[in-house]
Amino acid sequence: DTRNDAPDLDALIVGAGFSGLYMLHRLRDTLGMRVQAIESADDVGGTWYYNRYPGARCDSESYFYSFSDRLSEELLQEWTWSERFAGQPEILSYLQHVAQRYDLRRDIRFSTTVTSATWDEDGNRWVVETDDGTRTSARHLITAVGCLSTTNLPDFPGRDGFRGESYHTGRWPHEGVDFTGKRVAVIGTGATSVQAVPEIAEQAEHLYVLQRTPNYDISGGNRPMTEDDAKEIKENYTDIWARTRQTGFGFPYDIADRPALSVSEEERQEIFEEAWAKGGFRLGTTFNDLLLDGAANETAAEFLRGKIREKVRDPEVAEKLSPRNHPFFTKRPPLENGYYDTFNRDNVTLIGVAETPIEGITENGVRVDGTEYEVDAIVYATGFDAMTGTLFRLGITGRDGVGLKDKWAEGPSTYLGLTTRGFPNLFMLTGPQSPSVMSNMPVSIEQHVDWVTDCLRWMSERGLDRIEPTAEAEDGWVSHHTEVGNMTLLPQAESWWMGANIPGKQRSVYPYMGGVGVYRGLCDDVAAKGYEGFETATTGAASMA
Ligand code: NA7
Repeated sequence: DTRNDAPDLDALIVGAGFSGLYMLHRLRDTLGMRVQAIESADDVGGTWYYNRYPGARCDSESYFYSFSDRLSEELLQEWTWSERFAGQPEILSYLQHVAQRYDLRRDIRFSTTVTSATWDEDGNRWVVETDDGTRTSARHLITAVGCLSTTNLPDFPGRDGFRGESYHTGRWPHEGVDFTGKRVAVIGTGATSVQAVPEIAEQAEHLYVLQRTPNYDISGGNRPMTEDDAKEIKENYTDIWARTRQTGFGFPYDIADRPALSVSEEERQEIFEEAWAKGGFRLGTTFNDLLLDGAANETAAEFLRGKIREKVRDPEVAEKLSPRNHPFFTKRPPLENGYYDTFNRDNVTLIGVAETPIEGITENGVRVDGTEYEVDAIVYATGFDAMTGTLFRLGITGRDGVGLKDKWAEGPSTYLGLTTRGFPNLFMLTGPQSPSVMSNMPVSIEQHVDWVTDCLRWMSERGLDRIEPTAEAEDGWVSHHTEVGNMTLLPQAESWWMGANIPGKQRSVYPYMGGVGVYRGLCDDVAAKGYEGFETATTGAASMA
């Protein structure tokens, strides 16, 4: 019986991607806590460790998809990104560099997976079991598991009987895959597929792209970072970061303060064209009502359909690629760098699988609408069980033996997207009902990590060792979150933002839609009011020496 023994650690972090690395650094090096991270991969990187498919690239611009001056001004000056939008290898080496620079690896247990995490009420601590048979206890448990880390592999009949090669983009082999001379099927047309398809098409003998829902792909606008670019960015970093913290999406540019229909048709087209030429998510920030008003949204949607018609030579294929059934940005728009042009190639075929769903996988290929498409390889670009998938797999059981999955059977219920009642001393970085996936992730990650760090410092200064949100505070957050989410057009699409991509998953708006700047203000306000909405206590359970 280990009750009343001091916990092994002050805090245990699950994950060693962007959020886990920064959390580890803060708790260990700023607060001087005894802390460890557990990571199932054999190195740091999280999503950038696993997503090594051809063309994998960040859709936020590299110069603000990184740690800010909160971590280190020197690192910002030292590190130069080679492209406007960094590729996966460069982001992974950046995170490896951070791990090295702050000597983080020595406190990370790699190749280790959490199998359960159970709240021990008497000991006032978490007891965490891992697949290496180890049991570790910690005062605080912090999940840094990312939002898109549990892959979704649809259960197509016959899937496992396929004789060729199968890959999921989110678990790509480290040695890479050579598709030269092969017939390939890519299933899915989300952001991942849109990056991978142009590269696979270059190699494959023939490529079939299986599309259930066409997307509004925005121009990627990637290009090398010039010396002048880098100089200007580095001179302006203080201002850039200040802006990312206040804007709606955590970008240094904000949503223009004008409705789409307040300008003439001609002016609107100019504004869209200008945003398109610059590339990236800027197009979503051209007007302030694109996500709120159907008619406003349709102007952007039709602009993007026009781009498809310009790029794709065969009008029938262009129409097939054009979304008609959901508004723009109600599914995460992919960034395209040559995706649409790919459909002008002779070795690429688009196959619609909406009206005629994939019937199954055969030994030799994919069967759709009575036709068997014979292929040598199948690439599943079918996405993730987003936001809650990985949290549930941790096997978290809180107070009174209630599992997180059971508590959230009707959908996530959190206070600030960070904590949930019944689970004392548990913090979920970038959890559901926080802005996370609706924002430039590192900005949201830093805000969460800094908030948790401040909270734990505040507790330790007061000798408090237990914190849990009240039922009223949680109810208040959930109703505010739901109200804001339902003001948007998001519920009009079958997206992973709505939990709609996983059969049986509860349907609601998962990310907080109030904006990064607003959310930061609300979190800061809670802290300033002495962590309003939380119950705290000194339990007297054995504390750290
Ligand atoms: P996404 O965006 O979830 O895309 C998955 C794609 O796979 C999407 O086109 C799906 O169609 C398709 N899909 C999923 N299941 C099926 C079945 N059963 N049959 C046919 N097609 C299917 O995942 P990504 O990896 O591209 O991107 C995830 C995020 O990573 C992205 O948003 C960025 O934030 C980074 P659907 O649209 O559901 O009809």
